[in-house]
Amino acid sequence: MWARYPDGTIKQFAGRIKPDGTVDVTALGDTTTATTIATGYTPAAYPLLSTDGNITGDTRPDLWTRTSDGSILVHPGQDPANGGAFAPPILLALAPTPPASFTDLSDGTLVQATGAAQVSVVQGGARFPIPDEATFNRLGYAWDRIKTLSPTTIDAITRFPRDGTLLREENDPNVYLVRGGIRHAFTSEARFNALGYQWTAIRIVPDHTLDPTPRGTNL
Ligand SMILES: [Ca+2]
Repeated sequence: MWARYPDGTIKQFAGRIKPDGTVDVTALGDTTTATTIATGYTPAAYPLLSTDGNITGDTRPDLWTRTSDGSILVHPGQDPANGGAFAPPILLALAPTPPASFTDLSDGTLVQATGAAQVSVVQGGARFPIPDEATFNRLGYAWDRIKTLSPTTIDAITRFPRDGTLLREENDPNVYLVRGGIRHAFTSEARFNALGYQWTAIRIVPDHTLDPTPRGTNL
């Protein structure tokens, strides 16, 4: 059994069997044997926190949470590392925004954490930080497309664009196709056309924001 404490600590109360073979239910209230498996899950950041066991389909149980802004995250269970039994969360769904439209992370969506200056653009489901207002204006982004989300939700948006996304950094002539989580540059315009891709599908992102995505062989 897992329990969340008001300070954000999650403790595990392991089951116990009595000598006669029956379940010792007192183990579920035994704070002397409970172990801390994660910290930082405060009710302020995650008003709702629960588990349905193994959501991700591996061998480990996971958590799911609702953040302060209403987004839904899953926190995959992992071998305890960096002080916790859960890997960084994955955003499952954004908070519904009035009037009751369930928004997704479509290309060109701009996101900003509550109280933060940093705006990021979403392309291929991934988040690319925009370094300054000049870049924002040059790339033709629209201020009225900015969604304000909790820092927890922003952090849970992946930095890795999904497979099949075509991307170019503003001042890099290379066009990349993301495949298997790796970006591959086209060797030429002719090659791009020959492979049947559309120029209108290329998404432009700020310089150096593709750095986290590993670069593979050219196409
Ligand atoms: Ca799992």
